[in-house]
Amino acid sequence: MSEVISRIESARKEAESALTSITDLDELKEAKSKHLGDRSELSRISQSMGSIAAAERAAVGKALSAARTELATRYEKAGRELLALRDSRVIEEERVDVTLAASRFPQGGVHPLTLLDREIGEIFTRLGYSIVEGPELEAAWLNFDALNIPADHPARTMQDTFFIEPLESNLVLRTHTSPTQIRTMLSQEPPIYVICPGRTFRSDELDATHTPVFSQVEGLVVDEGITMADLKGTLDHFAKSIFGAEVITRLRPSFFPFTEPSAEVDIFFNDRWIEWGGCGMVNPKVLTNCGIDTSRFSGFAFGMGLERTLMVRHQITDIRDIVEGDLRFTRRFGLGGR
Ligand code: FA5
Repeated sequence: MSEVISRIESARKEAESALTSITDLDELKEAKSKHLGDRSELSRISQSMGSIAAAERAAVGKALSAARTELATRYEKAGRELLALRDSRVIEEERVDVTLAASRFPQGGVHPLTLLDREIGEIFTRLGYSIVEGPELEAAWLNFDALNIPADHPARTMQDTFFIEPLESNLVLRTHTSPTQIRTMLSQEPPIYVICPGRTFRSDELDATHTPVFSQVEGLVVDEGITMADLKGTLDHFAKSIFGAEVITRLRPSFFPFTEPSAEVDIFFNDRWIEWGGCGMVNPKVLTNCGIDTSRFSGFAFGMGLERTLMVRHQITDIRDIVEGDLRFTRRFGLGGR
């Protein structure tokens, strides 16, 4: 064998044995450039073909081409295997266990008071009532005068009022939802069947049973032939829907300037009578103030505090738990994340 051919043979063997110790694609690239690249032994031989004796040239050319083809095939195969190996390693290393418990972001929830408000809305819309809302900043005339509470009347001080400066503006933060009754009667002809939910304001100190900002829901019906029996039946249905079918109601005589007769509605719940809200037949003076013909129409109205309703239903002893937005409270209702 000629000297050149044995150089080709040993270059090929070296390139082959280099393959056996290669473990990754980088090493393969390096070995390929060393044994098959421009400055490899095989390239040097092929560059020096001109100086090889003519008789030997064909045999050298053949051996060179055979070595190159064979090595290229082997290196390519090694490349494919190393690539497959790398892919399977990546898949293994980056595997995601979808059965692992995920870390959760706490989910927001709807406040129990809002849920109660919606619940009441559903009870009454099922009875054919509409839901109307009025402004929180209200004309003193609508909050008091139109409801038969004139400026010099002692009833004006029954509700501690936030007056708005300048006082000549005659605006107050509404002390109850009853002005929405007036707005409704001024803008709609009977028959009227509405509830008016909303926030109300009184300059009461925050304590276990009072808050300066609270919520009420007002009910108003004006139609032909409406009597106290309709009021009692409606309150019964309302109470049973909110507190349970076994609950009974009673009306206790009371006074509100805008209803005549007036009553407090109590519920018998958890073995005792609890005051729930105010109610009565709409005072004919109020109907007249709103241009309603009292010889044809009569009506009833009622008003409850939502926080107090929630307190009774869920045995909440401190109203501050409802208004302060502490998650420990809302969690009790299954809300506010963990
Ligand atoms: C009224 O506000 C009348 N407008 C209710 C009414 C409507 C009577 C229609 C007749 C016809 P009263 O002042 O009692 O009534 O308040 C009604 C309810 O609001 C109370 O029963 C109570 O649940 C709630 N409430 C009153 N003040 C507060 C307060 N500071 N904090 C929380 N709830 C309050």
